[in-house]
Amino acid sequence: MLLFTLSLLITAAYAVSPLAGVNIAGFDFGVDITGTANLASADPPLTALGGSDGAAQMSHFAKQDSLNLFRLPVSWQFLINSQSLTGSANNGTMTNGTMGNATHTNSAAGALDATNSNNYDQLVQACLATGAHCIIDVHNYARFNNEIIGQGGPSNEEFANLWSQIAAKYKNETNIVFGIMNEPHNIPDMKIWAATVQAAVTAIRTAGATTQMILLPGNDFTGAQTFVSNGSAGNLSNVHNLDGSNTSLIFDVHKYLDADGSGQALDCSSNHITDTFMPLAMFLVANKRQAILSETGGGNSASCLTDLCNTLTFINANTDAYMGYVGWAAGGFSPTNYNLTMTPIGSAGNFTDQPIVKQCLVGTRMGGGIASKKRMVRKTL
Ligand SMILES: *[C@@H]1O[C@H](CO)[C@@H](O)[C@H](O)[C@H]1NC(C)=O
Ligand SMILES: *[C@@H]1O[C@H](CO)[C@@H](O)[C@H](O)[C@H]1NC(C)=O
Ligand SMILES: *[C@@H]1O[C@H](CO)[C@@H](O)[C@H](O)[C@H]1NC(C)=O
Ligand SMILES: *[C@@H]1O[C@H](CO)[C@@H](O)[C@H](O)[C@H]1NC(C)=O
Ligand SMILES: *[C@@H]1O[C@H](CO)[C@@H](O)[C@H](O)[C@H]1NC(C)=O
Ligand SMILES: *[C@@H]1O[C@H](CO)[C@@H](O)[C@H](O)[C@H]1NC(C)=O
Ligand SMILES: *[C@@H]1O[C@H](CO)[C@@H](O)[C@H](O)[C@H]1NC(C)=O
Ligand SMILES: *[C@@H]1O[C@H](CO)[C@@H](O)[C@H](O)[C@H]1NC(C)=O
Ligand SMILES: CC(=O)N[C@H]1CO[C@H](CO)[C@@H](O)[C@@H]1O
Repeated sequence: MLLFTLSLLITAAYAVSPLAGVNIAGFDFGVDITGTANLASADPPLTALGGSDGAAQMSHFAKQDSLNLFRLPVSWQFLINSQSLTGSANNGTMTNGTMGNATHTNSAAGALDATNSNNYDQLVQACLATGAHCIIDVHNYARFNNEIIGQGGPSNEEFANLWSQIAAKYKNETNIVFGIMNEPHNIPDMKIWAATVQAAVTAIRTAGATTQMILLPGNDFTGAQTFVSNGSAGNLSNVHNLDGSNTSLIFDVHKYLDADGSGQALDCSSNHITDTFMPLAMFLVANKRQAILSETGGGNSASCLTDLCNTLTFINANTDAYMGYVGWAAGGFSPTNYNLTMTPIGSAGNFTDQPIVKQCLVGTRMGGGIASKKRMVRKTL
């Protein structure tokens, strides 16, 4: 099947994904893969909050690079200003005035914290002001403090309550994309996880956000390579809107190109077209579904400039399967001291892109990338 399809690879006309951009990280800093958040480590990428200039970065990416999709990671704990599921508000100190002395008693089941959610909203509004689509990414790995939602941890109702409030806040913004959970992993039962995802989707739609895209995350850190084989695609296929349709319910996939796939090394080992992006595209097209690659990346190294450019050339060419991609990451990351940095060098009004951004994220759309002369598409299934 795969060999047959590969034999149909052709050099195609210029094509680009409808959506492409960069993760603007920072509000999520301090969250680990157990879904535990050290709120004192959150580093809002906004100068008004003492951080890096994520607003100017997005403006630069939109204006100079024609990028139009930004993903804005934040923790569940930050939004409710509580590190406790059961009630007591976090009263740890946080610099930059982003968190005062909390005297209220928010919990995972409670209300959004006005100060913290409004601080996060500043980044959302800066994103929307560029005209881009903006992904609200709850960066909790399917967990709250090491307990899985709906499988021993917070209830589906508590998770739905979070999303109901976020959706009510942004229901009129058609460019908002609801990224309901970053990188679930080690989920014992994907059928139960799909019910958790359904609870969030139902809450978002019921709150009045009836048309926006919602990203559905799977197991294995929502890994693209095992999205079909390990039960994510099958179980998430059943998630539906209030009217039973699948409209705007998009599969959320991640893939890093370094040797262990963890997205930490400077070098890349493969473009993963034949073992990941091609078979997933075939599944998506056969099932009339689409995906967004909401995290991918690589270092500013020769191997990654080759591999990531080839990956994104493939993604750009296969618009029937992939709506877009988001590189990891800019925002609060150092432009010089982080292997996967996509943070532009310089300052507002005078930014220079990292090579990986210029050549791969942007170049494969502008015709200037390394791989631009050898685009591949699936001609037919
Ligand atoms: C605030 O922190 C102190 C010291 O860590 C703790 O004893 C107290 O219970 C906390 N208060 C709330 C409301 O969480
Ligand atoms: C925190 O609480 C202390 C003691 O009540 C108070 O002096 C301080 O002004 C408060 N800080 C903020 C940011 O509310
Ligand atoms: C959404 O738009 C409606 C109709 O214009 C308005 O009444 C409502 O206040 C808006 N809600 C938000 C959260 O912006
Ligand atoms: C598939 O999911 C199970 C359950 O989370 C996990 O233990 C396993 O490692 C995954 N398999 C692969 C190949 O990723
Ligand atoms: C749901 O996921 C489980 C693994 O957790 C898998 O065994 C099962 O086949 C999946 N169901 C569907 C409909 O894909
Ligand atoms: C939803 O998507 C699945 C494939 O992911 C498809 O089989 C099913 O028919 C769709 N349902 C509706 C109502 O469109
Ligand atoms: C950065 O990349 C180098 C080379 O691949 C690797 O040895 C190092 O561990 C990476 N740094 C981090 C923090 O992962
Ligand atoms: C713009 O940035 C470049 C390199 O980052 C620097 O050499 C140049 O002086 C800057 N120009 C201005 C006007 O700041
Ligand atoms: C006043 C203050 O503490 N500012 C800090 C805000 O956060 C940035 C990024 O971590 C720090 O560099 C500032 O010192």
